[in-house]
Amino acid sequence: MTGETKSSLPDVPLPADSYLSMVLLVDDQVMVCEAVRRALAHHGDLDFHYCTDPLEAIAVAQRVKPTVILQDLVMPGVDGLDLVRQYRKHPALHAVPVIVLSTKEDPSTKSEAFQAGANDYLVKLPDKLELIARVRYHTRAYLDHLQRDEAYRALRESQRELMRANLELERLTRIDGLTGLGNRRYFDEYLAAEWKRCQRTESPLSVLMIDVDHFKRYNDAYGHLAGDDVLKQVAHVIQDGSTRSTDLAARFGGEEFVVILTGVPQEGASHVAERLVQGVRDLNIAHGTDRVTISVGVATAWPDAEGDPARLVNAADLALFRAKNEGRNRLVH
Ligand code: GH3
Ligand code: MG
Ligand code: MG
Ligand code: MG
Repeated sequence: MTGETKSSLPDVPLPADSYLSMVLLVDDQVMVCEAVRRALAHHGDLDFHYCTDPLEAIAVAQRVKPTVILQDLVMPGVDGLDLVRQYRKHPALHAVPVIVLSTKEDPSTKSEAFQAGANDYLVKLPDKLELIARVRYHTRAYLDHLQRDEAYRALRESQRELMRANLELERLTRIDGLTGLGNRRYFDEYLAAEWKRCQRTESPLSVLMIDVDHFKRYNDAYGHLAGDDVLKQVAHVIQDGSTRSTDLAARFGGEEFVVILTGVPQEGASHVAERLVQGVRDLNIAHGTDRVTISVGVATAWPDAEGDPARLVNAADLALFRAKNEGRNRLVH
Protein backbone atom coordinates (compact mmCIF):
# COMPACT_ATOMS: atom_id res chain seq x y z
CA MET A 1 0.00 0.00 0.00
CA THR A 2 1.33 3.45 -0.80
CA GLY A 3 0.46 6.93 0.38
CA GLU A 4 -0.89 8.12 3.61
CA THR A 5 -4.43 8.95 2.70
CA LYS A 6 -6.76 7.93 5.42
CA SER A 7 -8.84 5.06 4.36
CA SER A 8 -12.42 6.17 4.16
CA LEU A 9 -15.18 3.72 4.82
CA PRO A 10 -16.07 1.82 1.68
CA ASP A 11 -19.48 2.55 0.21
CA VAL A 12 -21.99 0.13 1.51
CA PRO A 13 -23.18 -1.69 -1.58
CA LEU A 14 -26.92 -1.76 -2.00
CA PRO A 15 -28.27 -5.25 -1.69
CA ALA A 16 -29.41 -6.46 -5.08
CA ASP A 17 -32.95 -6.97 -3.91
CA SER A 18 -33.38 -3.63 -2.15
CA TYR A 19 -36.28 -1.47 -3.21
CA LEU A 20 -36.78 2.17 -2.44
CA SER A 21 -40.27 2.80 -1.18
CA MET A 22 -41.51 6.20 -2.23
CA VAL A 23 -44.47 6.79 0.04
CA LEU A 24 -47.07 9.47 -0.58
CA LEU A 25 -49.61 10.09 2.16
CA VAL A 26 -52.76 12.00 1.19
CA ASP A 27 -54.41 13.15 4.40
CA ASP A 28 -55.91 16.51 5.33
CA GLN A 29 -54.54 16.40 8.88
CA VAL A 30 -50.97 17.63 9.28
CA MET A 31 -50.77 15.90 12.67
CA VAL A 32 -51.36 12.52 11.06
CA CYS A 33 -48.88 13.29 8.30
CA GLU A 34 -46.17 14.19 10.76
CA ALA A 35 -46.87 11.08 12.84
CA VAL A 36 -46.46 8.87 9.76
CA ARG A 37 -43.32 10.76 8.81
CA ARG A 38 -41.85 9.90 12.23
CA ALA A 39 -42.89 6.29 11.89
CA LEU A 40 -41.08 5.95 8.56
CA ALA A 41 -38.02 8.00 9.51
CA HIS A 42 -34.47 6.64 9.74
CA HIS A 43 -34.90 3.94 7.14
CA GLY A 44 -32.68 4.25 4.10
CA ASP A 45 -35.25 2.51 1.90
CA LEU A 46 -38.24 4.65 2.87
CA ASP A 47 -38.84 8.08 1.36
CA PHE A 48 -41.83 10.06 2.49
CA HIS A 49 -43.99 12.83 1.05
CA TYR A 50 -47.37 14.04 2.09
CA CYS A 51 -50.15 16.10 0.62
CA THR A 52 -52.85 17.69 2.79
CA ASP A 53 -54.91 19.09 -0.07
CA PRO A 54 -56.83 16.22 -1.70
CA LEU A 55 -57.47 18.38 -4.77
CA GLU A 56 -53.74 18.42 -5.34
CA ALA A 57 -53.27 14.70 -4.79
CA ILE A 58 -53.13 13.63 -8.45
CA ALA A 59 -50.70 16.38 -9.41
CA VAL A 60 -48.44 15.68 -6.42
CA ALA A 61 -48.54 11.94 -7.12
CA GLN A 62 -47.49 12.52 -10.73
CA ARG A 63 -44.52 14.53 -9.53
CA VAL A 64 -43.47 12.29 -6.62
CA LYS A 65 -43.94 9.00 -8.51
CA PRO A 66 -44.84 7.04 -5.37
CA THR A 67 -44.41 3.29 -5.13
CA VAL A 68 -47.15 3.32 -2.48
CA ILE A 69 -49.96 5.78 -1.82
CA LEU A 70 -51.39 5.98 1.70
CA GLN A 71 -54.90 7.33 1.31
CA ASP A 72 -57.14 8.92 3.95
CA LEU A 73 -60.89 8.52 3.40
CA VAL A 74 -62.60 11.41 5.12
CA MET A 75 -61.38 14.75 3.83
CA PRO A 76 -63.07 18.11 3.34
CA GLY A 77 -64.81 18.32 -0.01
CA VAL A 78 -63.37 15.11 -1.42
CA ASP A 79 -64.23 11.48 -0.85
CA GLY A 80 -61.03 9.43 -0.47
CA LEU A 81 -62.60 6.53 -2.38
CA ASP A 82 -63.26 8.82 -5.33
CA LEU A 83 -59.58 9.64 -5.32
CA VAL A 84 -58.72 5.95 -5.32
CA ARG A 85 -60.97 5.48 -8.34
CA GLN A 86 -59.22 8.38 -10.07
CA TYR A 87 -55.80 6.83 -9.45
CA ARG A 88 -57.05 3.63 -11.00
CA LYS A 89 -58.06 5.39 -14.18
CA HIS A 90 -54.95 7.54 -14.38
CA PRO A 91 -52.44 6.42 -17.05
CA ALA A 92 -49.41 7.02 -14.81
CA LEU A 93 -50.92 5.96 -11.50
CA HIS A 94 -53.30 3.14 -12.30
CA ALA A 95 -50.97 0.41 -11.06
CA VAL A 96 -49.57 2.22 -8.01
CA PRO A 97 -50.54 0.31 -4.83
CA VAL A 98 -52.93 2.18 -2.56
CA ILE A 99 -53.18 1.49 1.16
CA VAL A 100 -56.25 3.12 2.65
CA LEU A 101 -55.48 4.65 6.01
CA SER A 102 -58.65 5.45 7.89
CA THR A 103 -60.16 5.66 11.35
CA LYS A 104 -63.15 3.75 10.03
CA GLU A 105 -63.04 0.13 11.07
CA ASP A 106 -66.33 -1.29 9.79
CA PRO A 107 -66.21 -4.13 7.26
CA SER A 108 -68.51 -2.39 4.76
CA THR A 109 -66.15 0.60 4.45
CA LYS A 110 -63.22 -1.77 4.06
CA SER A 111 -65.09 -3.72 1.45
CA GLU A 112 -65.95 -0.55 -0.43
CA ALA A 113 -62.32 0.53 -0.36
CA PHE A 114 -61.20 -2.69 -2.02
CA GLN A 115 -63.97 -2.39 -4.57
CA ALA A 116 -62.80 1.12 -5.40
CA GLY A 117 -59.39 -0.33 -6.21
CA ALA A 118 -57.44 -0.15 -2.94
CA ASN A 119 -54.80 -2.83 -2.43
CA ASP A 120 -54.74 -2.76 1.33
CA TYR A 121 -56.42 -1.21 4.36
CA LEU A 122 -54.97 -0.06 7.67
CA VAL A 123 -56.76 1.56 10.58
CA LYS A 124 -54.95 4.64 11.73
CA LEU A 125 -52.73 5.19 13.32
CA PRO A 126 -51.27 1.81 12.51
CA ASP A 127 -48.46 0.12 14.30
CA LYS A 128 -45.16 1.36 12.94
CA LEU A 129 -43.68 -2.09 12.24
CA GLU A 130 -46.78 -3.26 10.44
CA LEU A 131 -46.99 -0.08 8.37
CA ILE A 132 -43.36 -0.42 7.26
CA ALA A 133 -43.79 -4.09 6.47
CA ARG A 134 -46.83 -3.40 4.30
CA VAL A 135 -45.22 -0.45 2.54
CA ARG A 136 -42.20 -2.58 1.70
CA TYR A 137 -44.37 -5.46 0.55
CA HIS A 138 -46.43 -3.30 -1.79
CA THR A 139 -43.37 -1.53 -3.18
CA ARG A 140 -41.77 -4.86 -4.00
CA ALA A 141 -44.93 -6.17 -5.65
CA TYR A 142 -45.35 -2.97 -7.66
CA LEU A 143 -41.77 -2.82 -8.91
CA ASP A 144 -41.78 -6.52 -9.77
CA HIS A 145 -44.95 -5.93 -11.70
CA LEU A 146 -43.36 -3.04 -13.61
CA GLN A 147 -40.32 -5.14 -14.39
CA ARG A 148 -42.47 -7.97 -15.69
CA ASP A 149 -44.41 -5.44 -17.70
CA GLU A 150 -41.17 -4.19 -19.23
CA ALA A 151 -39.96 -7.70 -19.97
CA TYR A 152 -43.36 -8.50 -21.47
CA ARG A 153 -43.25 -5.43 -23.70
CA ALA A 154 -39.74 -6.28 -24.86
CA LEU A 155 -40.80 -9.84 -25.60
CA ARG A 156 -43.88 -8.73 -27.52
CA GLU A 157 -41.85 -6.22 -29.50
CA SER A 158 -39.29 -8.83 -30.50
CA GLN A 159 -42.11 -11.18 -31.45
CA ARG A 160 -43.63 -8.50 -33.62
CA GLU A 161 -40.27 -7.88 -35.29
CA LEU A 162 -39.93 -11.56 -36.00
CA MET A 163 -43.43 -11.70 -37.45
CA ARG A 164 -42.69 -8.69 -39.64
CA ALA A 165 -39.50 -10.37 -40.86
CA ASN A 166 -41.39 -13.59 -41.57
CA LEU A 167 -44.04 -11.74 -43.52
CA GLU A 168 -41.41 -9.88 -45.52
CA LEU A 169 -39.60 -13.14 -46.33
CA GLU A 170 -42.88 -14.68 -47.30
CA ARG A 171 -43.62 -11.69 -49.53
CA LEU A 172 -40.21 -11.94 -51.19
CA THR A 173 -40.83 -15.55 -52.18
CA ARG A 174 -43.80 -14.34 -54.23
CA ILE A 175 -42.17 -11.42 -55.98
CA ASP A 176 -40.17 -11.09 -59.16
CA GLY A 177 -36.96 -9.25 -58.30
CA LEU A 178 -36.64 -7.26 -61.52
CA THR A 179 -40.17 -5.96 -61.95
CA GLY A 180 -41.78 -6.21 -58.52
CA LEU A 181 -44.71 -8.12 -60.01
CA GLY A 182 -45.73 -11.55 -58.77
CA ASN A 183 -43.38 -14.34 -59.82
CA ARG A 184 -44.18 -17.55 -61.63
CA ARG A 185 -44.66 -19.56 -58.46
CA TYR A 186 -47.11 -17.04 -57.06
CA PHE A 187 -48.96 -17.00 -60.37
CA ASP A 188 -49.44 -20.78 -60.24
CA GLU A 189 -50.71 -20.68 -56.66
CA TYR A 190 -52.95 -17.72 -57.32
CA LEU A 191 -54.44 -19.21 -60.45
CA ALA A 192 -55.27 -22.49 -58.71
CA ALA A 193 -56.98 -20.62 -55.87
CA GLU A 194 -58.93 -18.30 -58.16
CA TRP A 195 -60.01 -21.23 -60.29
CA LYS A 196 -61.62 -22.83 -57.27
CA ARG A 197 -63.12 -19.58 -56.13
CA CYS A 198 -64.73 -18.91 -59.52
CA GLN A 199 -65.97 -22.48 -59.57
CA ARG A 200 -67.75 -21.86 -56.25
CA THR A 201 -69.15 -18.48 -57.23
CA GLU A 202 -69.91 -19.56 -60.80
CA SER A 203 -68.10 -16.59 -62.25
CA PRO A 204 -65.71 -16.24 -65.18
CA LEU A 205 -61.93 -16.23 -64.94
CA SER A 206 -59.80 -14.52 -67.57
CA VAL A 207 -56.09 -14.73 -68.29
CA LEU A 208 -53.98 -12.36 -70.37
CA MET A 209 -50.74 -13.75 -71.72
CA ILE A 210 -48.45 -10.89 -72.68
CA ASP A 211 -45.22 -10.99 -74.66
CA VAL A 212 -42.92 -8.15 -75.68
CA ASP A 213 -42.55 -7.98 -79.45
CA HIS A 214 -39.17 -8.60 -81.05
CA PHE A 215 -37.48 -8.31 -77.75
CA LYS A 216 -34.47 -10.33 -78.77
CA ARG A 217 -33.74 -7.68 -81.34
CA TYR A 218 -34.17 -4.99 -78.71
CA ASN A 219 -31.55 -6.60 -76.52
CA ASP A 220 -29.26 -7.05 -79.50
CA ALA A 221 -29.60 -3.40 -80.49
CA TYR A 222 -29.66 -1.65 -77.11
CA GLY A 223 -28.09 -4.11 -74.70
CA HIS A 224 -29.41 -6.31 -71.98
CA LEU A 225 -29.53 -3.60 -69.31
CA ALA A 226 -31.64 -1.33 -71.50
CA GLY A 227 -33.78 -4.42 -72.10
CA ASP A 228 -34.21 -4.88 -68.36
CA ASP A 229 -35.34 -1.31 -68.06
CA VAL A 230 -37.96 -1.85 -70.76
CA LEU A 231 -39.25 -4.88 -68.85
CA LYS A 232 -39.65 -2.71 -65.75
CA GLN A 233 -41.56 -0.05 -67.65
CA VAL A 234 -43.80 -2.61 -69.33
CA ALA A 235 -44.41 -4.23 -65.93
CA HIS A 236 -45.43 -0.86 -64.58
CA VAL A 237 -47.99 -0.37 -67.34
CA ILE A 238 -49.35 -3.86 -66.72
CA GLN A 239 -49.59 -3.33 -62.98
CA ASP A 240 -51.25 0.05 -63.26
CA GLY A 241 -53.43 -0.58 -66.25
CA SER A 242 -54.79 -4.00 -65.57
CA THR A 243 -55.34 -4.76 -62.03
CA ARG A 244 -57.91 -4.12 -59.45
CA SER A 245 -56.74 -5.11 -55.98
CA THR A 246 -58.20 -8.58 -56.49
CA ASP A 247 -56.32 -9.19 -59.74
CA LEU A 248 -52.79 -10.45 -60.16
CA ALA A 249 -50.10 -9.29 -62.55
CA ALA A 250 -47.07 -11.59 -62.66
CA ARG A 251 -43.93 -12.17 -64.65
CA PHE A 252 -44.42 -15.49 -66.37
CA GLY A 253 -40.77 -15.70 -67.37
CA GLY A 254 -38.30 -13.81 -69.57
CA GLU A 255 -40.19 -11.06 -71.40
CA GLU A 256 -43.56 -12.68 -70.84
CA PHE A 257 -46.13 -11.47 -68.39
CA VAL A 258 -49.49 -12.75 -67.30
CA VAL A 259 -52.55 -11.19 -65.73
CA ILE A 260 -55.35 -13.00 -63.91
CA LEU A 261 -58.70 -11.25 -63.90
CA THR A 262 -61.15 -12.83 -61.48
CA GLY A 263 -64.83 -12.51 -62.27
CA VAL A 264 -64.11 -10.72 -65.56
CA PRO A 265 -65.79 -12.09 -68.73
CA GLN A 266 -64.10 -12.16 -72.11
CA GLU A 267 -65.29 -8.75 -73.23
CA GLY A 268 -63.94 -7.05 -70.12
CA ALA A 269 -60.66 -8.94 -70.39
CA SER A 270 -60.23 -7.84 -74.01
CA HIS A 271 -60.89 -4.33 -72.91
CA VAL A 272 -58.13 -4.51 -70.32
CA ALA A 273 -55.80 -6.10 -72.88
CA GLU A 274 -56.47 -3.30 -75.34
CA ARG A 275 -55.59 -0.77 -72.68
CA LEU A 276 -52.29 -2.54 -72.00
CA VAL A 277 -51.35 -2.71 -75.69
CA GLN A 278 -52.10 0.99 -75.96
CA GLY A 279 -50.30 1.78 -72.70
CA VAL A 280 -47.06 0.11 -73.79
CA ARG A 281 -47.24 1.79 -77.19
CA ASP A 282 -47.68 5.10 -75.38
CA LEU A 283 -44.43 4.55 -73.51
CA ASN A 284 -42.88 5.55 -76.82
CA ILE A 285 -39.72 3.55 -76.30
CA ALA A 286 -37.74 3.62 -79.56
CA HIS A 287 -37.15 0.20 -81.09
CA GLY A 288 -35.36 0.50 -84.44
CA THR A 289 -37.65 2.49 -86.70
CA ASP A 290 -40.65 1.59 -84.56
CA ARG A 291 -41.29 1.50 -80.83
CA VAL A 292 -41.63 -1.18 -78.18
CA THR A 293 -44.95 -2.99 -78.37
CA ILE A 294 -46.59 -6.03 -76.82
CA SER A 295 -48.89 -8.77 -78.03
CA VAL A 296 -51.60 -10.15 -75.80
CA GLY A 297 -53.53 -13.40 -75.86
CA VAL A 298 -56.83 -13.35 -74.02
CA ALA A 299 -58.66 -16.43 -72.76
CA THR A 300 -61.69 -16.81 -70.54
CA ALA A 301 -63.13 -19.83 -68.78
CA TRP A 302 -66.11 -20.56 -66.58
CA PRO A 303 -64.32 -22.86 -64.15
CA ASP A 304 -66.01 -26.16 -63.38
CA ALA A 305 -65.01 -29.47 -61.88
CA GLU A 306 -63.90 -30.92 -65.22
CA GLY A 307 -61.84 -28.01 -66.49
CA ASP A 308 -58.38 -27.15 -65.35
CA PRO A 309 -56.43 -23.91 -65.08
CA ALA A 310 -53.55 -25.19 -67.23
CA ARG A 311 -55.93 -25.37 -70.19
CA LEU A 312 -56.90 -21.76 -69.64
CA VAL A 313 -53.24 -20.73 -69.71
CA ASN A 314 -52.74 -22.79 -72.88
CA ALA A 315 -55.67 -21.09 -74.53
CA ALA A 316 -54.21 -17.68 -73.69
CA ASP A 317 -50.86 -18.83 -75.08
CA LEU A 318 -52.49 -19.95 -78.33
CA ALA A 319 -54.25 -16.60 -78.63
CA LEU A 320 -50.90 -14.89 -78.06
CA PHE A 321 -49.36 -17.00 -80.81
CA ARG A 322 -52.07 -15.83 -83.18
CA ALA A 323 -51.54 -12.22 -82.16
CA LYS A 324 -47.88 -12.63 -83.13
CA ASN A 325 -48.80 -14.20 -86.45
CA GLU A 326 -51.34 -11.50 -87.22
CA GLY A 327 -48.67 -8.85 -86.98
CA ARG A 328 -47.97 -8.22 -83.24
CA ASN A 329 -48.82 -5.01 -81.33
CA ARG A 330 -52.33 -6.29 -80.77
CA LEU A 331 -54.57 -8.53 -78.75
CA VAL A 332 -56.34 -11.69 -79.82
CA HIS A 333 -59.01 -13.54 -77.93
P1 GH3 B 1 -41.52 -12.15 -80.49
O1 GH3 B 1 -42.07 -10.88 -80.97
O2 GH3 B 1 -41.87 -13.29 -81.36
O3 GH3 B 1 -41.91 -12.41 -79.06
O4 GH3 B 1 -39.94 -11.99 -80.54
P2 GH3 B 1 -38.95 -12.05 -79.34
O5 GH3 B 1 -37.64 -11.69 -79.84
O6 GH3 B 1 -39.47 -11.23 -78.24
O7 GH3 B 1 -39.09 -13.56 -78.92
P3 GH3 B 1 -38.16 -14.55 -78.20
O8 GH3 B 1 -39.02 -15.30 -77.23
O9 GH3 B 1 -37.44 -15.36 -79.24
O10 GH3 B 1 -37.09 -13.71 -77.39
C1 GH3 B 1 -37.31 -13.23 -76.14
C2 GH3 B 1 -36.08 -12.51 -75.73
O11 GH3 B 1 -36.29 -11.86 -74.47
C3 GH3 B 1 -34.90 -13.42 -75.51
C4 GH3 B 1 -34.15 -12.77 -74.41
O12 GH3 B 1 -32.97 -12.15 -74.90
C5 GH3 B 1 -35.04 -11.69 -73.88
N1 GH3 B 1 -35.18 -11.76 -72.46
C6 GH3 B 1 -35.77 -12.73 -71.73
N2 GH3 B 1 -35.67 -12.43 -70.41
C7 GH3 B 1 -35.02 -11.25 -70.30
C8 GH3 B 1 -34.60 -10.42 -69.22
O13 GH3 B 1 -34.83 -10.70 -68.05
N3 GH3 B 1 -33.96 -9.26 -69.53
C9 GH3 B 1 -33.71 -8.91 -70.81
N4 GH3 B 1 -33.08 -7.75 -71.04
N5 GH3 B 1 -34.07 -9.67 -71.84
C10 GH3 B 1 -34.72 -10.82 -71.62
MG1 MG C 1 -41.27 -14.65 -75.40
MG1 MG D 1 -41.51 -14.89 -78.03
MG1 MG E 1 -41.25 -11.62 -77.29
